[in-house]
Amino acid sequence: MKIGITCYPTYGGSGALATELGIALAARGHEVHFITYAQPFRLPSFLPRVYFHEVDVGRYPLFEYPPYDLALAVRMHEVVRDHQLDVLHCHYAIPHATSAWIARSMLREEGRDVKVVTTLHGTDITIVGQERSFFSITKFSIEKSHAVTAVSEYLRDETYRAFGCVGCQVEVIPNFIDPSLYDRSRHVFPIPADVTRGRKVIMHISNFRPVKRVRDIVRTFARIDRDVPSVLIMVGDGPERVEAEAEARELGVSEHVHFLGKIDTIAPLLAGAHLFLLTSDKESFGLSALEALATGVPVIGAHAGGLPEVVRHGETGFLFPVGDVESMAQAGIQLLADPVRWQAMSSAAAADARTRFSEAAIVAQYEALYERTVGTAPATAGPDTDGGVAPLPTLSVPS
Ligand code: GMT
Repeated sequence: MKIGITCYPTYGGSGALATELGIALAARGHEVHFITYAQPFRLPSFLPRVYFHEVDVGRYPLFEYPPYDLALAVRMHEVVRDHQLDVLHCHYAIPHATSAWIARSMLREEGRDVKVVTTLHGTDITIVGQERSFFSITKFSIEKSHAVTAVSEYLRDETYRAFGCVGCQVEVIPNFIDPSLYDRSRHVFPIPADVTRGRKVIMHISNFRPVKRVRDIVRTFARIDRDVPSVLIMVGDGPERVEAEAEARELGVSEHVHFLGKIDTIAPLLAGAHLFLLTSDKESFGLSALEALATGVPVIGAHAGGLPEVVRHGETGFLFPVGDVESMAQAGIQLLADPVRWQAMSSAAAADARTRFSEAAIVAQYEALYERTVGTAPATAGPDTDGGVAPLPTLSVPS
């Protein structure tokens, strides 16, 4: 099959997942075309059957906001036409699914067609999609996709709740990990010993957006550090980084909090961690938490969104109400102070991640979805009578 993939290429779980999916599909013999504004950060420079098509928005003085969604639609149209793609798979609804709908409408004018699959990742539904400026176009773009997936049951249900649903079908296909990559024994921890100085290593990886509550990460760490000497490794960057740095200073723990900035290859870092913290107030899945679990790092975090579908409370980590820093810290202290219990939980985490979220099984679900979607009778080429195609699934606002 020939599959186009569009995602946010520079950072974030949706881009990471989309890229890993493309690489896995190519390894299984499919031809994969990434269509986006930059080379996806987890994509090596060359892989057989993998192509990258850059979207160039150009520049013009009138464009205070260059219309990326239109440039993307034009590039999607060209790539589908020139490479006879079967499927355009959009990761994150806005604006990718909208651009795909425009590209498909252009193709249909020429007597061609392509199927559009949209994977909802989280904030495209829980935050951005519900903003007044984007609600109706998000709903429209979901409705016009031939197939829609969500990365967790929570996100599927939230899509139904927020956007309404009559006879719709949002299929849950969870995120996945490559078990061989997130193997603790394979990596050498790159942080020098004079930084960790025999302390426990606590880690957080994110885009440091307000939704992540990174000050809670620092507070939880500071409380743990009082009882179990530790270092906190903060990976990533974003608007709340300065707040987190200030919190560390205020709590007097700056010396043991290290901000590494954006790092593409996180498996070696995770391989040296004892605990992963994720305290977000919304988290549709928590791919970074899954990557930690797969590496044998127990996760402590907030009982929010889809995270309870990833972390098994008491077995592979601990989840508490959003903001309950004291309980999170106490759970961390007890676990880190008990090497036997930590080892049991670490092994359970690595095993559970492999059992439920292994790449092979999840990629096969996407392949089956593409086959079903491409197998559906193509809509008649030509202009749409209703300004769009008959939607599969159909979502509509309840009256
Ligand atoms: O966390 C973010 O804001 C980034 C966002 C993204 O688009 O990369 O992450 C979302 O998608 C990830 C991959 O499916 C999920 O693991 C994250 O839970 C989800 N983020 C939120 O729901 C906040």
